[in-house]
Amino acid sequence: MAGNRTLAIIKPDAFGSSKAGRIIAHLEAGGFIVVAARVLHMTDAQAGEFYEVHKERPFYRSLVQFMTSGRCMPLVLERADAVSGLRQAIGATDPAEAADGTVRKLYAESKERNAIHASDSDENAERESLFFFSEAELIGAR
Ligand code: FUP
Repeated sequence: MAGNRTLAIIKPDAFGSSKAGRIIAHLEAGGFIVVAARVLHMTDAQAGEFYEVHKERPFYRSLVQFMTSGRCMPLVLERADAVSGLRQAIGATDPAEAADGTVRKLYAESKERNAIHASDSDENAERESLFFFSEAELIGAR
């Protein structure tokens, strides 16, 4: 059965231009509940580790640089079919290809500065949630 939690990050482009409130409202209107949230300015080591799966990709250094360029906002979100539901709500990686009404279509600047991250599997949702939040914060939110 698909899990009911996923991890989102409102990225520095969107957080830094005061779009976090609108993005959270959009997700809440789509049925998501925020069960954990924080604001942080990631270090190079943190962003490098978070995106380790992309280490060999040509955009890795630039992505890490962007993700450390300002504050971001990790969120644990709850809803039925959370992972696929959030992927659908945020839209394609490149906002030019994202469907109308998706977060990236509405708020992203470019394929790299694309406003929001969302976990792509239940396994990654758990790993990424524990990257930013303690077990106690996540258990306490249930
Ligand atoms: P997504 O799952 O839609 O966030 O996209 P990916 O996991 O493929 O990529 C992770 C992040 O790397 C994207 F959000 C933005 C960045 N990226 C680029 O900067 N250039 C690319 O060609 C692909 C991804």
